Amino acid sequence: MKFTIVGAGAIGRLWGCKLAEKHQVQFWTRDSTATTLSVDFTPLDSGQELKTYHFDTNNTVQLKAANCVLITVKAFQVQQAITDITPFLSPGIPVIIMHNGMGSQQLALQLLPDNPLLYATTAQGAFRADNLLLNHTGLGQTWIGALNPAGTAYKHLATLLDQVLAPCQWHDDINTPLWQKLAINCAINPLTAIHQCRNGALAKPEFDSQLDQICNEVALVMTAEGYPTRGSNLRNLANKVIRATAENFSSMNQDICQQRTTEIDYITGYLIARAEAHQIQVPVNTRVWQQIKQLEQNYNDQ
Ligand code: KPL
Repeated sequence: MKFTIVGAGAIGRLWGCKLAEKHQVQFWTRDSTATTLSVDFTPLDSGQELKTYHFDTNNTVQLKAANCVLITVKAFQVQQAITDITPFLSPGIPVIIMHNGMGSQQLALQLLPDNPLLYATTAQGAFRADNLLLNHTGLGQTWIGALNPAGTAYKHLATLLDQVLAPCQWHDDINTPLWQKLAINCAINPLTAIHQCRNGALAKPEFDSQLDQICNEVALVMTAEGYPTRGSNLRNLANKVIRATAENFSSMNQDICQQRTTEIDYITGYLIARAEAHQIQVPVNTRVWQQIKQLEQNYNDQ
């Protein structure tokens, strides 16, 4: 199959290298003058050797001929990414959108009325050590599911993705795994960014009460949204990820550290917006949202 991957961040590059083993892959990047992209990929299994991949980029002919487009930009870049590719995107071609957080779905549906639309969420870990080097830092579950009726015909894409980077499964209601990942991100990302610590540091008792409260608030909102759960279930999920990714720095930690816009408005911000819609109070999440916004505003002062 011919893939165009929009966005050359860590997760885009990870899927690019994996897909390239069996399929034709090009990247679509923000730098429209770039025509190639090289990635030195270090596999998870330390026994396997580093391999260099070379990709074409921003080739409109390849985009027009793509059988599938995978968008891996951050949530706040989705609108721009779709606008950029739309002139070259053939109608009927499935588009998969994969990012942390929620809240871009409505816009994507409006901007892509003629394409089967799918969303995906992944717990795969990848870290860009520099411009060239990409480390695969952790295996994790990927879920994919349809967002519009046309997307339901593309269940086989879950199998295709599973063949190159397992485990990947289809979900009939993609909002279920999206909410679960949102809960994990609400728990881990802001705290690791505020305290500039690794994910594993959140296992310390000093974070217990705040993590409990964050998860309890998320559970109230999820239940009101039609995804009933308990705070203790979400806390267990978050604990598992804290342990499994103990050595990693969360994406929000890295964004704050490198003074980049974070995904807070699509993680905790989305939770707060849905809480408001249901008239649910989420004071602890609101507090961490404010703290991250403050840290972002401080960028300019330095
Ligand atoms: O998705 C993540 C992120 O860093 O954005 C978690 C699950 C927190 C893993 O680091």
